[in-house]
Amino acid sequence: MNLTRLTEKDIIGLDQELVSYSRDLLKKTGMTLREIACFASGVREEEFLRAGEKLKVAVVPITAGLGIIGGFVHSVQDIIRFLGFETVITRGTDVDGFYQAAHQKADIVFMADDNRFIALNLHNGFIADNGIATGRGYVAALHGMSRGLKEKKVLVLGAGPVGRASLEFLQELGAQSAIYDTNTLATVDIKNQDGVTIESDLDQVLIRYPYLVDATPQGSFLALEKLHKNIMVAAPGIPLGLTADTYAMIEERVIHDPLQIGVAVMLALASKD
Ligand code: 2YJ
Repeated sequence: MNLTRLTEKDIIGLDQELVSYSRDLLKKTGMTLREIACFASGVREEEFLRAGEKLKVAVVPITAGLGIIGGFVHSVQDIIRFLGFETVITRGTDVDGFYQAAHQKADIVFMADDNRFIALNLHNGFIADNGIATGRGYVAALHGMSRGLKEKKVLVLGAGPVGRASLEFLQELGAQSAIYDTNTLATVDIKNQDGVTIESDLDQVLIRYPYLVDATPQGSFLALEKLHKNIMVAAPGIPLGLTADTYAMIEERVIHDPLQIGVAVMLALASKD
């Protein structure tokens, strides 16, 4: 698996910046973080607000594998709080932390190791996976930014869990979707899906797509001259695939964050009855 491990640098200051982050998101997409989470998860906003009043969330620090990432659990907690849910970080870590969460009657438990980041609903056993939530959340944001994706041409870069979840949601929304992966074998099983185009020559086709979902772990490979003139980009991948110059020029048409959208959608998915 080619998962990007977040670093302390990616998330530093995230807590203080949530208000401006959210204002920015609203300006770009016409949707708040809560609206994006609800749209991506199929939860009505009133329902989500009500869940926030009654459900308790615990975040468990996980030391397994490469261990704790400075600021990670706090950032997750801040995002969940920002959305109106009571949230604690358990004192214990790993299994001990999970025990404490259950013991303190948490309704939802967030935890991440090097391979997976989940939110588990302790009542119904539902697990919201960060990869799926992130894919759906970024497509929701792109839906807002484009004022609806129906019949729009969207290219997904990367056929990993995030790219696949994006593609699935794009199909649900009636977009004209396509996918590209540097490894042609990664898209073989997608070939027979109705209406999905598999692209193989990125340099050739990039310019034809006004909407991109960059779900690759590859940095700095998308330069402005290769992109559609009205390009809008949802970029869950870390590091950012756009070159720094390109990003500076089209920033108001780019959605990119280290955690917020993914965590918000996980919360909405895990808060369903
Ligand atoms: O609890 C901690 O501080 C750490 N164990 C957090 C680890 C965070 N995990 C990652 O960043 C992994 N790359 C998870 C990938 C899931 C992506 N869908």
